[in-house]
Amino acid sequence: MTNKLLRAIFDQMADVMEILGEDRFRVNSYRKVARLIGDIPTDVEILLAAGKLAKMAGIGKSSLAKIEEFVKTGEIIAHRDLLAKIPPGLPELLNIPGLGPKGVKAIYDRLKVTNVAELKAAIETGAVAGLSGFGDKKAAAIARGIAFLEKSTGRIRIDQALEAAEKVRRFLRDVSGMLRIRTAGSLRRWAETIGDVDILVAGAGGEAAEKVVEAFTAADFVREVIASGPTKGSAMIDTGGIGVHVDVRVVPEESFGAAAQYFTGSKEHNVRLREIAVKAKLKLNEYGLFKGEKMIAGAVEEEIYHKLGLDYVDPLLREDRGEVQASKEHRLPELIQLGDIKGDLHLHTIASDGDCDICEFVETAQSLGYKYICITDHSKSSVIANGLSAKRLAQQIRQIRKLDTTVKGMTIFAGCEVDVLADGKMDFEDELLAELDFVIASVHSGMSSSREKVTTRTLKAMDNPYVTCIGHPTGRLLGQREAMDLDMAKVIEHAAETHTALEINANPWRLDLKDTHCRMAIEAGVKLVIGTDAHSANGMGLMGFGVATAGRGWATRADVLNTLSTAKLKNWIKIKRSR
Ligand code: DGT
Ligand code: CA
Ligand code: CA
Ligand code: ZN
Repeated sequence: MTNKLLRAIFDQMADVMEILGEDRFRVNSYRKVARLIGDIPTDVEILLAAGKLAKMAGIGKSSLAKIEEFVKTGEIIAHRDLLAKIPPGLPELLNIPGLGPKGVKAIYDRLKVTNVAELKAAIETGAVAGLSGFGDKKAAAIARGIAFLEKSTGRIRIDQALEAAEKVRRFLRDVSGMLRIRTAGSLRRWAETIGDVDILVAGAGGEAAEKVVEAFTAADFVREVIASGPTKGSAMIDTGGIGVHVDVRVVPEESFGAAAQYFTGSKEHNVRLREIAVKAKLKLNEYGLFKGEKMIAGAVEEEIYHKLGLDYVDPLLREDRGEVQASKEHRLPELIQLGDIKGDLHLHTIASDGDCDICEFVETAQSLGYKYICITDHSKSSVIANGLSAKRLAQQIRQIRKLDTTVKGMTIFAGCEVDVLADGKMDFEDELLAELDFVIASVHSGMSSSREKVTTRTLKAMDNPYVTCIGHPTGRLLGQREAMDLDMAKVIEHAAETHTALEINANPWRLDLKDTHCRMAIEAGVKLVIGTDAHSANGMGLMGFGVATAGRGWATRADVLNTLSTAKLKNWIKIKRSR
């Protein structure tokens, strides 16, 4: 909780400093602290009390003092002072895709625009397009960004929803009288964004149910109660500075499975199930499956499916994308599981913009039982991310080869996340790429270019014999930056032709490729790689988000490269290089 709030505060301080035109290195150091704190699983208060925070790399004296100040007083004076220097509506402008701190600074300095409404007006009068460095194209992009933002408000990322759900579950576990708690709705389906969090509680009948709802709506994390009845409570709860809508429903034990089925949805999936029930002259609702008055299933979710003549459908698949038909015909895929993953192939160390060194990744990978990892720092054109020069990369490769001989039971691959340049060429010469075991090609600039441009650029990157996979193919950041307008059918076709894999970036901001694109890729025989893009050891813990996305794309273990043994993975990579 404190970690998330601190992260937001440090990020905002960096934003405001950037708008105020302060030194870039100072700004970056604030951003780094923000990310570091955001990634620590342990509460900073605990680390602080144990004296451990002071020893963490990347947290300097002044940051430490600010964190202490926050823990003691609940605020940071420097943060308040910074905010006082700009109009209150300005930070919100930073959420607009296509508008960074520099742009906000220009619009504020020269047009005196201080909030979204004024910005919209300034775009309409042509004032924004008239600013030097802006023009019609950029103004149009900002207008699209505002529309995008307005459309996406209300939905939150899955990591935020999970955190809220965990908080409520922990609380409910301490309330006596109930036996089981389960998350339902889009969160149980691991949808890429979540409208509201649905939680089911079983085992508390009558008065006890009311007590559960009362306790929930009176919890200290509740900001606002939206509705409260005998079996259901809805509230906005506070999670790391954002408000999350949570519905808690109390259901009878004998209906728990039926309720789980009903409230997990999706609505469209439920409609299909009800059609099947009706055909079989049965009635299906949130209380159970009924034949006349008699309940024939209800307590156990699996039974609802079985009594309808269906195989159990994993929640990841319940989107009415053919899963009901497939379950009827016993041809549902055996979905990939987190335990199938044998390694993480997208990791950034302190050599570029990460926070830890190779050894920390190795230790974490060993604790996860991985067979291999691949170090993939940024390449030279990613200047802001401190991308490696050819010389530094060559040094890192030597360092990795040496380290690899000392680590038992695990392989450390030398890789790189290489920028795809504007013309589709790679940021390093082929001779250097040939030294690497695994190459991720990523587009990090010019993402708002035309469909033709971004597609051609990506296809060309795949033509390079050393490119193993395309990283975060569409470049989207959920709620923040729109995906590139890629012609996905062409990209997938070319990936198949060139023996290039496509990444599922597991970071919950990205989930890129997304589920439906994963499914297209799989159907075309294209292999997927799930990488966390971790910038710290804790970041490796994000793998589950990628695995869920793959599952939502109907992926089995065989569709994902980093489920292969080390030898098989090496062989797969070799095929493209030896053509
Ligand atoms: P969200 O919250 O927008 O991310 O998506 P869901 O799927 O969590 O939707 P939500 O919270 O409105 O409702 C939870 C589930 O309850 C939904 O997936 C299916 C079920 N449900 C709610 N309303 C209806 C309805 O009118 N008909 C049917 N068949 N199911 C419903
Ligand atoms: Ca929901
Ligand atoms: Ca709901
Ligand atoms: Zn990247």
